[in-house]
Amino acid sequence: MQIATKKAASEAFDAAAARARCLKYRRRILDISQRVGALHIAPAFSCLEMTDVIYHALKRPRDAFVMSKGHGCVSQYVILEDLGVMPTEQIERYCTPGGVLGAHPDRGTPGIEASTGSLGHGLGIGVGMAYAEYLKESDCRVHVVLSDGELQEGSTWEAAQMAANHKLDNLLLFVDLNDFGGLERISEHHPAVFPVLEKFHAFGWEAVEVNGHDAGALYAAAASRKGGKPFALVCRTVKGRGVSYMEHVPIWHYRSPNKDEYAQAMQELREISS
Ligand SMILES: Cc1ncc(C[n+]2csc(CCOP(=O)(O)OP(=O)(O)O)c2C)c(N)n1
Repeated sequence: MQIATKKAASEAFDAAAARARCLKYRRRILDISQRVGALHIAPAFSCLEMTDVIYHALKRPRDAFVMSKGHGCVSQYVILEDLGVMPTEQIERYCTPGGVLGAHPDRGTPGIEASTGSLGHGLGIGVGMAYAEYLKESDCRVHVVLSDGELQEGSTWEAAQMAANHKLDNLLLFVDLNDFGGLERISEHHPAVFPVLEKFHAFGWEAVEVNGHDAGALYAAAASRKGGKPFALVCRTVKGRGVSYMEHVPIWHYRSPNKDEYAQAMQELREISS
């Protein structure tokens, strides 16, 4: 199943608009997180462009999306708010007592199709959804965003085999390869996770490597797939992307900026836009 030709890809996707949106989303994520001291800002910045491309260019109304790295869900929340799916009143109460949006996504909240947060289960959920669509002979697709930490989970590779066994070419997997777990570098502490691209090929997938912060390249890669197999985009990313003091600095998995750090981050995210 081919989703678009290369020519159509460059015509159909406005990469400059995506860059502007992602700056706006980074500011919104900082805004709603900093005021309540919420964690997981850096993980959300890591997967923001792929989530943007999924929602703004790939996902049709009946398609599905699973944020397997559930702790990256604030990226999903701000996009769903922008699309008018998630009410601003809910976003404003992110991670507050009485609010419905916590640090991991819950199915049933507007726009959320899978409950995740316990890592290593999202690809299995996505494969189940894709297999159900295949059995129904529908043309619906399933998109999954998975972290490189989840590549340490056996359940991820079981799901990858199941997808290959059934040639689920309605499944698009975005692997957020930022080389960090919670605090450790994956290439140092779990080096056998690599090489990733070759592993997906060995598991019977079509797979390509791409700059995970280049929305135009992400879209073009998704559009270039040949079909007949599940498809993985191995996305090279930077954890904390967009704010200088967060990039590659593991504590920003957990920390929220103080007032001065917040002001600097907002300034940087404005400067990049001008
Ligand atoms: C099964 C499971 N074990 C441990 C955790 C705790 N935990 C939360 S995030 C995280 C690691 C984050 O690294 P990664 O999964 O690579 O995501 P990134 O933020 O780097 O994109 C861990 C271990 C969890 N959520 N689920």
